[in-house]
Amino acid sequence: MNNLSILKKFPTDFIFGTATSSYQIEGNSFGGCGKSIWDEFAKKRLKGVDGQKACNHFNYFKEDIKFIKEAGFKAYRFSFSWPRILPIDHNTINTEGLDFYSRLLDEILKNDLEPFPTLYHWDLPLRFSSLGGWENQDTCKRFADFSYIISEKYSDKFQKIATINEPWCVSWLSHYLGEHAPGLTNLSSAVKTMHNILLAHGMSLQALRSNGNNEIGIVLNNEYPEPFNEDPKNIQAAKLFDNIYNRWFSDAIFKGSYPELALNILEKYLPKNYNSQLKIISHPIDWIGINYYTRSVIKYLNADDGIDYECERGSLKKTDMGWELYPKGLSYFIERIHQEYSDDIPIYVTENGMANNDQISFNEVIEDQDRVEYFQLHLKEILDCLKKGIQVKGYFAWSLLDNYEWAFGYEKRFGLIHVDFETFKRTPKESFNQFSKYL
Ligand code: IFM
Repeated sequence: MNNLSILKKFPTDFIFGTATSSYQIEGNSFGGCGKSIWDEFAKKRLKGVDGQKACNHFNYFKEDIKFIKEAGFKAYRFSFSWPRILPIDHNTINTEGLDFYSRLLDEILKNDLEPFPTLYHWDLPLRFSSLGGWENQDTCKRFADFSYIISEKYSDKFQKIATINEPWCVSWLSHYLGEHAPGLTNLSSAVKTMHNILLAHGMSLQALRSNGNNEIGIVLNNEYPEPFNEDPKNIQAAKLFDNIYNRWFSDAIFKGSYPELALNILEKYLPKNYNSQLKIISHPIDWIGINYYTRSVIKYLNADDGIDYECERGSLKKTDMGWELYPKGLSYFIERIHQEYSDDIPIYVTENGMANNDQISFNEVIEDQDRVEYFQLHLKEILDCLKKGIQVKGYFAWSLLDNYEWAFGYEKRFGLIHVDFETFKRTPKESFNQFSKYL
């Protein structure tokens, strides 16, 4: 099969879209946006490489939406920026921010695209930092209030909405591994945040429901746990990794409990009333989003804090992130949702894509054949799931534009469209052209 002609095999009601997030593309020096924890983290840890300008989507959004339409996509996944709407405090709404999302949503709708907004994709207003950020449950309440504002203002313009993007990144990656804002390496902080970000989801869900929203989901990122070898210690280590990375979040959402292996180690850091809060966390959702990129190879490693494993990358072909190409992991997690959590919940692959150092050919075409193949291999996995009768309803390519790739700044390019970060010129890549041929 040639390139993305595989797209022709999908059912006609399957939704193809592309995804972005606010901090990564909008440029928060525009339109009265407030500071977020990422501005502070960038100042302290990333030599000031931040999202102040990013792709200048704030000013280029019409052009960007036109690209989405031209490619033939049917949906656009983006996120609302909390500090853009409430830059100063919890009550003072930035009308320029409100107006921006009104215009963005109108443009999406005008182009017959379905908006798939997310309420939180990591740009926590900086004012929460001094109060403990996501370690403080008051932040969850404030997030529910923010959710309500968004719902009240825009509910007539969207149907589906996600609460949180990738709770593992918000918690473990940012508070235990220290790689994302706020850059902590503290197990107790990480576990509190692993719980609180889910509580924030649950409270946001209640706020949205109270305002009549009835297509609410959450987006979980999954990474395939590959034991280094058959040694039972490595197998057990991979199970612990899986508990912490994947099952912690899906068990809480679907079963209202935390997985045993992780809980044995982490329970002492949870608030005393965590069980009653799990009832809020596990209120039924209407759809689930899976973000999938790669696998990790896991080895046993004795550690003082009980997190007895280390992660490696294996020998498979890698992307520019150093992430291995392992498409089977995508169908593995889709099937896991179907078999272990819910056999009728609509599943969306809300992110999938690769960073690739694009080759610009002599006639200015950006050849990203590796990315084309990456999409194709993962789409094949989804087709297999569909054949098994699993309710996969859509797929979103990450990402529409090259953008601010968090701790990597502007070095890693995930876009279907190349962005010149000096001039903001957009140039579609071969992967974009392929989608537009077959969608
Ligand atoms: O760029 C990120 C995105 O913000 C969240 N999911 C993973 C992507 C690639 O790292």
